[in-house]
Amino acid sequence: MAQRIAEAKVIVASPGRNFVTLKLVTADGVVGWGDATVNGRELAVAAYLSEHVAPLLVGRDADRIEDTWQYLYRGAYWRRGPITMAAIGAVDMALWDIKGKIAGLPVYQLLGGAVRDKVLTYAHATGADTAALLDSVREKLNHGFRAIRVQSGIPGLDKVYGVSGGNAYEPAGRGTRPDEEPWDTGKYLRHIPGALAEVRAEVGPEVKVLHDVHHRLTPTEAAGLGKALEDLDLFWLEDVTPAENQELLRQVRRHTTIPLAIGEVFNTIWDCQTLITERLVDYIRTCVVHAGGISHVRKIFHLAELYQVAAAPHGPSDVSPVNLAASLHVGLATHNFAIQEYMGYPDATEEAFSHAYSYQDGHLHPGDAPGLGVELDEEFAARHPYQQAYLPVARLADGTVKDW
Ligand code: GCO
Ligand code: MG
Repeated sequence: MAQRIAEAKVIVASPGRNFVTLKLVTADGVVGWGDATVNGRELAVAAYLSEHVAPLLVGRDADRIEDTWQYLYRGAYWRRGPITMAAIGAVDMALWDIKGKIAGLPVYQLLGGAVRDKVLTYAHATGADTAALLDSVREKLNHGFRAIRVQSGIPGLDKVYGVSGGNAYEPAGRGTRPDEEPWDTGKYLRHIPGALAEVRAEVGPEVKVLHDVHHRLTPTEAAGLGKALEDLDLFWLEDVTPAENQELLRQVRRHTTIPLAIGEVFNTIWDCQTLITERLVDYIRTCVVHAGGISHVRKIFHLAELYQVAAAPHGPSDVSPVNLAASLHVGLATHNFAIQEYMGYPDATEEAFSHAYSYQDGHLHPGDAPGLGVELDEEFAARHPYQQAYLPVARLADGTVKDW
């Protein structure tokens, strides 16, 4: 029986941090949730959804997930980009949630069923200096994680993006302007191999060690860093160069066999095409919300499967538990899914979003609740209004703006 969408509501709230959540309700009262959060640009995607997408959804058949995706993507002249794709991603997630709830099945069953028992995750360890970093690594090991992304403070730089004391670190500073942080590639390149070597010595050979460069290097610098790190057997080196210049990764590949992971800022399969078909990466990191939802990331991951590229979606605390759940359903049901990023959430976020997914011994499972298994407590969210926040901007010592 066709289920019409009766209501499409956009909720912008800050339970622990800012999230944009889409709520779809069918004529029979079935509720589907989607995450549409774009860190630091939340209100743009909220307006895109409420002004331009929600009116198109009311009255549509909730069963037609793929048709709705094509309608919102191909039917729009101005397509692609993070705002559009996050909006479509939220609609897609919410429709899968509804389909699962109507069928009485968790979404991973609708995607073909489990191909593994649980989804491997990696945690974030950070430290202002190597001693603090090693403490943070030990803490993650004690929590059962066997894959850890490590980010280190750099001597001579007051602040380094992604380095903080806590687990659920806040990568967007509240306020009306972005914080500004210093950057110096030479200082970074001189320090990081030694810091990562100490981490490897601490954890032994079995633990997976990952590191994120946040797009800061040229291909020449990236190739050099890859070579310098090869003996450390890293699981991956992430986002070595700015996302726009994909062809230049050929240069990096010619010089180093270090595994590369890229894609958290990509939004469509076309953004990933060259990287996958030329096998310029080992891991594709597109995020469910930012790459058009479950339907579209599945296509990206299936393309990747042909080329022995593995899926490893972005899962920071700046996208909501609805996105994490969607990613886990995909992860449980997708053969070439390697690992899920899992930073955890602030307490208020955990209180706002009840979830069927659970963590145990370095792994997550999406749970067996029908649909995605996440519900937002709207009253709690309403008590935590949106607060303007921006990701920081990096500058060199002479004031030049540095790449993200
Ligand atoms: C990661 C990321 C994040 C992003 C953040 C931007 O690998 O988790 O790089 O830390 O910077 O999600 O909003
Ligand atoms: Mg990253």
